[in-house]
Amino acid sequence: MITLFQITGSSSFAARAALECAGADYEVVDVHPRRRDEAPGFADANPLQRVPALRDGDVRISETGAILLWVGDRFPDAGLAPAVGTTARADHYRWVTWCANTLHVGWWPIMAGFYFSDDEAARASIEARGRDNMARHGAHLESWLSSHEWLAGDLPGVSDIYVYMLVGWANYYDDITLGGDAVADHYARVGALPGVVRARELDDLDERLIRFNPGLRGGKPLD
Ligand SMILES: N[C@@H](CCC(=O)N[C@@H](CS)C(=O)NCC(=O)O)C(=O)O
Repeated sequence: MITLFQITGSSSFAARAALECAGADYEVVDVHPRRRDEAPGFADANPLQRVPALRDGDVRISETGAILLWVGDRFPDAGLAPAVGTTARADHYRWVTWCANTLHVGWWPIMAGFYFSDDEAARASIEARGRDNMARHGAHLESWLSSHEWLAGDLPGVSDIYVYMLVGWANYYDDITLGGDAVADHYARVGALPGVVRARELDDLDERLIRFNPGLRGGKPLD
């Protein structure tokens, strides 16, 4: 049985959406954000105790991008990863890696200035630079999606799910939008996939990826 270690509404959403789209049989362990030691098996699955992390028999895997690539291969019939050796497969690697090393971490200067500085003034300038960078990343996505329905090949795949989550996080801000019409249309297409709809329901998220109940994680109060 596959076990997903998650915090609902966090980065683990993409892993759960991929598992749902794959039709996987899996269980979840809800990790309390401030009491990570209490989740049985979590430190074994990911010594860094960050979510998502996943266990499947002897397999231990963490990092959102790695888990998505793994799910794509673990469930080949779901069509979430293009065939090895194709140009679409190259696009699949490229977009998942770009999400992991650029778009995902591109949010940190905006969402998590405390990673970078204790100084409020410095944080404001770090955030401003982060917003400029996210605008560039949005333009890059817009350019590709203006001529491609999906990021890699002819079917929706794990890279689309990863981008969907990271684009959706812009909804936390009234004044941030990534890309233009093509990105918005892609967000709607991915958001309508049955597995993504189910993952949103399970994670208690609305169509903008905003929590219905901000004080709950995995259906339980935060404190
Ligand atoms: N690079 C990691 C980042 C994961 C991550 O930052 N997860 C957050 C929740 S969204 C977390 O567990 N943070 C706790 C921490 O950094 O200690 C990935 O892509 O999975």
